Amino acid sequence: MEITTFDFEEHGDERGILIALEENRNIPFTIRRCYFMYNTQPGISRGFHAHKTLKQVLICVRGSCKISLDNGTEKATVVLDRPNRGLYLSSDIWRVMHDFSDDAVLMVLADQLYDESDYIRDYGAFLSWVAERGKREGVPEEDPEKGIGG
Ligand code: T46
Repeated sequence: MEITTFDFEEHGDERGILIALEENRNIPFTIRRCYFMYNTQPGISRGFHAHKTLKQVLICVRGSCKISLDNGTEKATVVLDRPNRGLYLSSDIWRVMHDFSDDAVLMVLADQLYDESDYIRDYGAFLSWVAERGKREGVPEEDPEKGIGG
């Protein structure tokens, strides 16, 4: 599956390193929300949902964690273990965050305010949602009388 990550530019000097995140520059949307999670308890996995429309960038600004992604047909796991790495997450992806280190701080930038109605929290509903994506996006169905490409 296609995975988009960003390696943010580090502005380093003898004092240390600074990273700047800017909407529609190195973050590919207008940032409307930022949240972060920390003090994640050992063995805990979070997420287990997809979104209908939300776009996000995940950055583990301290420590490390893993993000498992599932687009309905393919699965992949991405390790986030550097504060200069961002993982772009489009909406139609079932996500699970796991293997948090004790010191992990996972920060998320989002293009929308919090809206529970945007969540798909049932895996079966997620599979139906991705299967029907073509219909929702107006991809014309084939005319059986004309045949493919007719
Ligand atoms: C996502 C992954 C990566 C709010 O009140 N405002 C918020 O902006 C968020 C994100 C959550 N909440 C409340 C809702 C729940 O009562 O915080 C509680 C924990 O949220 P949730 O169980 O959805 O957290 P995660 O870690 O399972 O998922 C979060 C995001 O919700 C989700 O959009 O993609 O991180």
